[in-house]
Amino acid sequence: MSLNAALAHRLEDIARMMDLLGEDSFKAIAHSRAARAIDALPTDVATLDKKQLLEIEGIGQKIADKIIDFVRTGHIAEYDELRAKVPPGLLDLMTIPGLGPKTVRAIWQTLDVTTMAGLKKALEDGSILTVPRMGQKAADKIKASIALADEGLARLRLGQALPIAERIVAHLSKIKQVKEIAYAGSLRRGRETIGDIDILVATTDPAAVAEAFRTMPDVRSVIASGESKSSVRIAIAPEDPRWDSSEADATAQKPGTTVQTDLRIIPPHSWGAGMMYFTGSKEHNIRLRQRALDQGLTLNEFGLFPDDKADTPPQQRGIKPVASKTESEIYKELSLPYIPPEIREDRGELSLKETPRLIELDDIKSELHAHTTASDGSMSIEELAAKAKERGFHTICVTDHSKSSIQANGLSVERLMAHIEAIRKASEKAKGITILAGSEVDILADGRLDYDDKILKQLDLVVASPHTALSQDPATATRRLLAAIKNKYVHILGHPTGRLINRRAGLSPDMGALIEAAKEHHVALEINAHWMRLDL
Ligand code: DGT
Ligand code: CA
Ligand code: CA
Ligand code: ZN
Repeated sequence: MSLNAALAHRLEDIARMMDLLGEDSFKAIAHSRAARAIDALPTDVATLDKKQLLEIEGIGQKIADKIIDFVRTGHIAEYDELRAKVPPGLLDLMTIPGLGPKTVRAIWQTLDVTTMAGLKKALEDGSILTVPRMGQKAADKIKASIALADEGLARLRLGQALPIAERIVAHLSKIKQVKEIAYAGSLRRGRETIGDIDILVATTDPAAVAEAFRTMPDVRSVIASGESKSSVRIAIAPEDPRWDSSEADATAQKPGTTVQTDLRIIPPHSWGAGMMYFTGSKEHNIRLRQRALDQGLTLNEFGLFPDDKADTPPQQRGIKPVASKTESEIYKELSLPYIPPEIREDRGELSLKETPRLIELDDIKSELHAHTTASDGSMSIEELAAKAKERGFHTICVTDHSKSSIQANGLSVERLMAHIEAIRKASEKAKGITILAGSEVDILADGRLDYDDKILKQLDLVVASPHTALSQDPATATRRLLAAIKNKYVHILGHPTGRLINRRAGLSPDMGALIEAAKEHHVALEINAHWMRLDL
């Protein structure tokens, strides 16, 4: 963990412990804001002097001193004092979505519960209901949150697993015995959560590769190690504290600390068959095998072979495969177009007549939902435009948060007017990119938008998104989102569910109805490809 990240964590914990002890809430908010500022800092905090620290928005005298202490000694005295007063398990309890500091404090003081196990017991035996202002409904909600969080412990989000897998691939690629290497499984299929990471290596020297795999720097324990398969547990980077505080009811799910990673060794001539088999999905594989049998062939992780109905696998009898080196060859021999991993889910992909064109990074020509430092983004308008240009975009639309998003420093009407002005100026100066003036406008709980029509009218582009009241029932949520779609100034419906994977379920609107209405009113639906969200 970088020093900045460690410091941000420390400050966030201070804020939480202050909340828990019922101390001045302004002080807690100040620490939380400072945590975010440190986290967003592009430079190493250790290189800044006090004057430079004070120039950072969100950092005042007192916190600057604490930062200097931390950089110098690795300690913040106040943190140590608070830690002495707060049982450590309580901080874990506060990471359960929907369990705020007030509730955790009440549970602690009434029932003397300080751990997750204790809380689960209190929910089971009903003693939780003796906590002041705790009703059955609230208790059920906590139970559901814990269940969701427990699931989160088991499966990693795509954006957590991918960097780990890429690091492993980069590390093992350097070993000369490795002929081919790739990650497979649900990660290669781009699933939203990943149970374990599967790494495939083609080599003629399995022992050397397995040894290198087991001794990688982040390996915490070795679960199994054999000729063709090894399994280890790899350390996961700590959660990004930004996700704890940037959205109204998002509180962090403490992640597991390791992830299982499997290594499979494949003979080089079976690379395609091995990739196909271990990429899955299992359901897709079953369909392929059935198709092979229907064509008088048999498919396994070593290749596609003529089916001679013998008991021993064909590769053990020296039978030459019809195809095995690449996935494309195997699909071709099965009279199929190449099927990209992202759609190998047994959802009808075997009836495709040609390879569908999936959206690639290069297809993205413009970004129409972007925040600046005016609300909760990390770049100025100019920096954002420069970055967009660097990515080859022809257009960038600045859409900061609207006034009700207080947590995200949403813009009042006055600030929005000034912002539009600033965007227009920047656009005039900018070369080679169009900068549009937009807004990400809150869809309020009842479906009204956060700015009046006469304000919306002045914007080039309006993204309307739900940020609060995300536990509404599906019917109410559908009505709410439909109302936003029908507003004639809305161009895009932003992250319609508002979910954060493993953190909060978000809304479950009737997607069919939204899609219909969006078509009718010429409103685009945001996919939101951020790995925390993946809404559509
Ligand atoms: P996960 O790890 O739960 O996110 O999902 P996957 O799809 O990565 O599953 P995993 O790691 O158990 O296995 C990786 C792939 O290997 C899987 O997608 C298909 C293949 N595979 C593993 N075990 C079997 C099996 O028993 N039968 C078949 N047909 N394929 C299997
Ligand atoms: Ca897997
Ligand atoms: Ca696996
Ligand atoms: Zn949003």
